[in-house]
Amino acid sequence: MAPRPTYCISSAIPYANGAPHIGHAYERIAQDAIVRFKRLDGFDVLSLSGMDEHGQKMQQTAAREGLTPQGLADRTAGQFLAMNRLLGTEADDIVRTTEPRHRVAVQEIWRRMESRGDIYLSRYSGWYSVRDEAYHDEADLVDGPDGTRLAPTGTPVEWVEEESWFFRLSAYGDRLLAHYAAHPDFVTPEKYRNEVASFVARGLNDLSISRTTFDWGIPVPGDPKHVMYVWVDALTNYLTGTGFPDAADPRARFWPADVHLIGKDISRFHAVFWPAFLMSAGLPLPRQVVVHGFLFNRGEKMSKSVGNVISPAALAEHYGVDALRYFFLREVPFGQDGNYSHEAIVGRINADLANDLGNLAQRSLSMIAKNCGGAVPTPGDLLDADRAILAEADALLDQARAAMTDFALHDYLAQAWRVVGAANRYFTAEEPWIKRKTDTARMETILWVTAEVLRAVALVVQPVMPGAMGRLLDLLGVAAAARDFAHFGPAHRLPAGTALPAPAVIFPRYIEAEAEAGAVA
Ligand code: ME8
Repeated sequence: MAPRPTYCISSAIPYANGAPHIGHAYERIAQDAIVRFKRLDGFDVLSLSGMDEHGQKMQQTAAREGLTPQGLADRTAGQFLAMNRLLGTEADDIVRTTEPRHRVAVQEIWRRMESRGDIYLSRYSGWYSVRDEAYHDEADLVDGPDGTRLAPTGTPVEWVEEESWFFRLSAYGDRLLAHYAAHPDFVTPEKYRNEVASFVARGLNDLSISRTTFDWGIPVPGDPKHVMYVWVDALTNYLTGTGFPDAADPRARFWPADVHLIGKDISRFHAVFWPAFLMSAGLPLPRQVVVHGFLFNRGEKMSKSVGNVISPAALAEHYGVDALRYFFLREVPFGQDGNYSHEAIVGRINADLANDLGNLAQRSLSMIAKNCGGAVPTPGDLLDADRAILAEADALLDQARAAMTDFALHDYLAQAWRVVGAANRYFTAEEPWIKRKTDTARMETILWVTAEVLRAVALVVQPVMPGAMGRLLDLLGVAAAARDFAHFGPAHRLPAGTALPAPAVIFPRYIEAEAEAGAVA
């Protein structure tokens, strides 16, 4: 058998200075849906995430909270682990940047960039934002309150003047522009590619990549009074996760990664600095940087002062893990910013899940239980209406695959719900409850066709709602070994006579009156 094609996708590694928020949950849910899709589609997948545990922001937060930086990192890593367990979004590997294996990788990439002649010692003087862990040009600063100057991101900046190692980023502008031109989907969506390309086209300055005024970081090889700039350290986590620098590591086959999935605020680091570091180190570049938008609670950025910081765990416990995963991916066109609110989540739960899909499953499966001896019914000759809805269901996987290729996760689900809508119209028009009295053979055909369409939908929607779709496939009598995409379509129809379990509700309606007090979004 030919080896399965590999697929490697990473998410950004969260700063370990604070608890997980909705943005983190959103990114991991998207990553996990893509990972599950690729696995069902026959790929050999490595999903990576990690924790960004070094830097000045960590050191300062730890000091404020009376912890050591490592103590803070350990506490936060535990919180992220718990979130990912709850959401079913565990990655294959979590690279914590304080791990020894990561230090080895970072020091190695540094040495390779140095031996290329791209690292030199000089003095840095300029503005630094600890909150962004980024340097900002004087010309980009904006006026803050009381005559202060702020970074363009609105965070405070401080004047930094120190000896620093520099990376010769200025030498890579042309090569980066050539790479964007040769690989138009290197940064996607296009809007972010344009942003990044015009930033590079304006001309790049060399980048300060070490600091001497604090010590919570990875020492520079041969000059340990310097620690590395936290982004050199953090970006290299993607290599650490594939076993770098050990070319014999079994995970080395996953580099270059297919996708770095990130939020829009860190595209410059991933699409400018990171490929330049890799070019300098003589390493292949990731295939794509896929950028998602930001989620806001009713249009507002979450902040402790606005009082709208909601933990992903609270949302998942209140609305259900599958419903939350569905909501995030269906509601927000992937790549754009979006909003969430209690009303919007409940709207999706009741309309899409409880009504459209849940009701159809409930009605058809309970008719099968009552009228077909609790087993998959036996279809007779198919009529045009049957063939039409089956053809729509059979076309779903290719449409879903196309949406996935474009990272249009909202469209992926819209395609599945288009089939659900057509199946509901089919069921209503064919009136199996009337045929029950007049033509039981026809009733069985209609119920079999409906069950077969539900099988197609459940197979395709598994990556987004693994729990609920697993239960639906149980109710349809689909064996665990027959749930990958190789079993999609006409060659694997539901075999008549398969005994089915007693039907059960997969998506209960959200009832406002009972749950009002607990509304959390
Ligand atoms: O940026 N909506 O960590 P981070 C959607 N350590 N996504 C959001 C969001 C929101 N409201 N807020 C943040 C870092 N994100 C670095 C990454 S990678 C080598 C180092 C996204 O904890 C954000 O864009 O601030 C990023 O992709 C991820 O959450 C982690 O953000």
